[in-house]
Amino acid sequence: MKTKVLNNSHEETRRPPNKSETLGHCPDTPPKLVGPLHVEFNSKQTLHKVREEMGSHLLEGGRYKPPDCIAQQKVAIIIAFRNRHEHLIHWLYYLHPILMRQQLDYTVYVINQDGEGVFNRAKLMNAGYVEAMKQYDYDCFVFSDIDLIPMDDRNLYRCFDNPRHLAVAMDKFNFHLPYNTFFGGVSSLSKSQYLKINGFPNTFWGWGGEDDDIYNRIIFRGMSISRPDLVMGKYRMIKHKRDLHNEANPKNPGKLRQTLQTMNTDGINSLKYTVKEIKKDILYTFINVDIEAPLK
Ligand code: UDH
Ligand code: MN
Repeated sequence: MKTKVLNNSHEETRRPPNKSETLGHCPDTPPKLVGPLHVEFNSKQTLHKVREEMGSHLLEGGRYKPPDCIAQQKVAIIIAFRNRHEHLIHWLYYLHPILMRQQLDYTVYVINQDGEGVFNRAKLMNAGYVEAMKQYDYDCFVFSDIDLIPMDDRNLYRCFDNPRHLAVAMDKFNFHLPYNTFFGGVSSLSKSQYLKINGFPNTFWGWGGEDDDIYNRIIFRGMSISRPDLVMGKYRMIKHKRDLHNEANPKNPGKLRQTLQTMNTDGINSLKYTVKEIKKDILYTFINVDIEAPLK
């Protein structure tokens, strides 16, 4: 009996230590960031080429973990999507290397609106939150348009003490905020910040207003907006026309006067959708959802 115990403890000391015992936490400032980036959309990329180039660094579903340290945050990147295949290729080509240099434990979720109904960006983001949480214990959510590429890798795709607005200096707004309370394009909320505002509204069909409603929710729950400066917060938007079935909705601006009331009953607590398909590409997880969109 005695010898057996000794043997066991001997084996214990010779067992190669597992990763979590040897890896330290990743530093606050990722060491391999390069700062300003050259971003252009003229080169013809294909999904195939991007897969060849960076697939080997990723796990199925567009998932990454830094190999040499424990990431500070587990981040789900949620993209509302429909019929923007070319933009998706540019986004993956630019963002994966940036996110890897930022040493995030991250997954890219492309939330596709099924069918031809009116588009609903915020509701798709809500569905993305719920689906991501089913897969992994994320502590941070970055919500992004498919056509926005950061021009500086110091703009960290993680969460902060307050909800963060990342796309502060877009080329289409002359590298400035279009207005002080702007919260559109790319933003990040921790799980608790997101739940504190009951998620995003489900009722902003068509283009416009949902980002301002989210801004209102944040302020009404006593939080403020965190932002990078106008140098680190530069973005290029891939030029595009207005999509079909995503016309500016004239009803949306008026709804913003009601946020304080509506935010209690319109959000993650009232979300209804069905998953039609989940496909794991090496570069991203594609989730096709039916969000019960009206046709007009
Ligand atoms: N999106 C899609 N498919 C659509 C509509 C929207 O994927 O059919 C997503 C996509 O992630 C996009 C985001 O929703 O980046 C926001 O939509 P948007 O890019 O159309 O919004 P933006 O404010 O454009 O950039 C508004 C109208 C464009 C007019 C252009 C005139 N020059
Ligand atoms: Mn756009």
